[in-house]
Amino acid sequence: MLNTSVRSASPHPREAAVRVDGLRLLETLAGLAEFGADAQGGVSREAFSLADDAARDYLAGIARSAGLYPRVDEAGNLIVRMAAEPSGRPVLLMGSHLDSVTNGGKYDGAYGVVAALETLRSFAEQDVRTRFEPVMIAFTNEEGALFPQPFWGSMAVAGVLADAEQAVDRAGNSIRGPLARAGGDLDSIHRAAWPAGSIGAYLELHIEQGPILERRGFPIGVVDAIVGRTIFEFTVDGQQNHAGTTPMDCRSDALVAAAQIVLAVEDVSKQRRLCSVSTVGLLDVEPGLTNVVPGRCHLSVEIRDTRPEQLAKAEAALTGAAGEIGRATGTEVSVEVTMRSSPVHTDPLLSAAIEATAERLDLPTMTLSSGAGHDAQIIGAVAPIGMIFVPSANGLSHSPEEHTDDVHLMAGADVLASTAANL
Ligand code: HGY
Ligand code: MN
Ligand code: MN
Repeated sequence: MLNTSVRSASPHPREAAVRVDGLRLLETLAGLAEFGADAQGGVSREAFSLADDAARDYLAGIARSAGLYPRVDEAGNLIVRMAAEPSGRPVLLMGSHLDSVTNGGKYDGAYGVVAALETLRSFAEQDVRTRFEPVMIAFTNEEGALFPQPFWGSMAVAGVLADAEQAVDRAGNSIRGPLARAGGDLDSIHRAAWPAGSIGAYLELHIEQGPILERRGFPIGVVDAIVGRTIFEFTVDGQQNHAGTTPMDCRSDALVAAAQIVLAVEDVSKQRRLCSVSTVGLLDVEPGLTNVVPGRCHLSVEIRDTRPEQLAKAEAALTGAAGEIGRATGTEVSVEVTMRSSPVHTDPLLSAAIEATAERLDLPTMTLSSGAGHDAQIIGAVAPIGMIFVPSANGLSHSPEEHTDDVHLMAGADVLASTAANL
């Protein structure tokens, strides 16, 4: 549904437009992009890396110098308040995630964090009074790049992070040390959960990471739903053997089986349309030598859809295909589901507030769903959520080519700040 109706431009008398310091927003964003800047021109600021720690310290330093009150919670989330002590009012939480994928872009997550920080700075400077207590949060490990437990920080805040003490990276190293280095504490991570009802609302500003806003020519997107996601880890066990002496009809080639799994994953969305998208993003081959028949393969797989019933159907199709492929190739195929995040709808009142604010700022809006996952969908379990999108150039993201024009970055931050001021 396109919403291009332009309401009367006259702002409601009591509703103020709060504009952020756009140049300062861009400077802070550029400064943040230095942490984890990589040779390919992207950003590799994986959660719990040294670059991630430095980025957290950088933002906390800016907050402190602006007279705000930063602290890191037990899960490693950076939380910034406008006063030393909570006011006791319901909190309007605003933010996104600080971590990136490997060789990703400088805007995914970081933009919403910096815009939320800029909103608090602007509220302080312009003496903006709000019914809610505005609080900024930079969630950690939304991506799950090094430690494959995505939504780590937002799940901790929502009180739904399970088996945290068992979290390890792909080499089996515990999260304990890196979490402590980031300022968290695995043994008291349950304290990162906010009391029920303490979050009055959550607003997340984010780049679209897709092509729709740019194609349709809208500067602001109002998100109505966020896609659900299921992540699987497939392990294929075959028989490692000599590439020269092992006849073709005597092989249990783990990579041949893995190749059929890759095609089965594409099949569930592209041909069978059971879910909207399906991806194999990681494939390990062991031992990975030219003259050795692969004995073991590992694949990390994800499926996405806004309909829970379709996610269930696609999951059943994939686990069924795994068994058939194992039998057909003489290999053992095991599948473990490591994460399920439900599709969520945003709060209609928050969406209406975003839309009305954008239109008062003469920024046309359209409503769209998010094919990317966001911390908002986790916080949606404990508070009403609203999401604001700005266009992504050429729809690219999770790539060094991720880009959003400055004018859109500043406009989006104005919409966040003005919406927050008028809730
Ligand atoms: O993968 C996602 O959808 C998000 O960018 N973490
Ligand atoms: Mn991302
Ligand atoms: Mn993101």
